[in-house]
Amino acid sequence: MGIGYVVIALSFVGICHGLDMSRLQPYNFTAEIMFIVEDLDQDGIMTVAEIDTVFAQYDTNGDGKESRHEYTAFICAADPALYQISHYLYDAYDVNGDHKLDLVDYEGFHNNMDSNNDGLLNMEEFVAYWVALLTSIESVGNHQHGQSHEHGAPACHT
Ligand SMILES: [Ca+2]
Ligand SMILES: [Ca+2]
Ligand SMILES: [Ca+2]
Repeated sequence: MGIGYVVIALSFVGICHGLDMSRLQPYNFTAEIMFIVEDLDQDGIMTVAEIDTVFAQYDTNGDGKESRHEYTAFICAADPALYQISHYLYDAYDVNGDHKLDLVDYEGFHNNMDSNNDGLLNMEEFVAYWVALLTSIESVGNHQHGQSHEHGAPACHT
């Protein structure tokens, strides 16, 4: 989710170019770090409110929503090598596809990750979702030679 935290946590790892997913591998390890960091009250359950709080850090203009530019610029500043990946992640977060992230999206994304639909998102569900998501980004990215035709930005720019 707020992969910004993970970006910072992993920023000492390796040298990257293009859509290099190795920065985030192994995916289950990355996802576990994200869950631990973003489970703000450390109760083993990630709530929509916790997701909302994590994303609020990207809302640089303070309008209560996170735009694509706000999110990708944050990632870009933290680790330029993950700029392209951040666009794919934004697409996953923006559940209703209106190019803004807000509570509706966090509820939707939370719902997507809550695989047994009991309203409680635990680490096991979270990690399984993220491993699948990152794996799919990897395959799409490789297929498109590291460039999304939709976004088309090969390099980090703010
Ligand atoms: Ca929690
Ligand atoms: Ca905003
Ligand atoms: Ca949205």
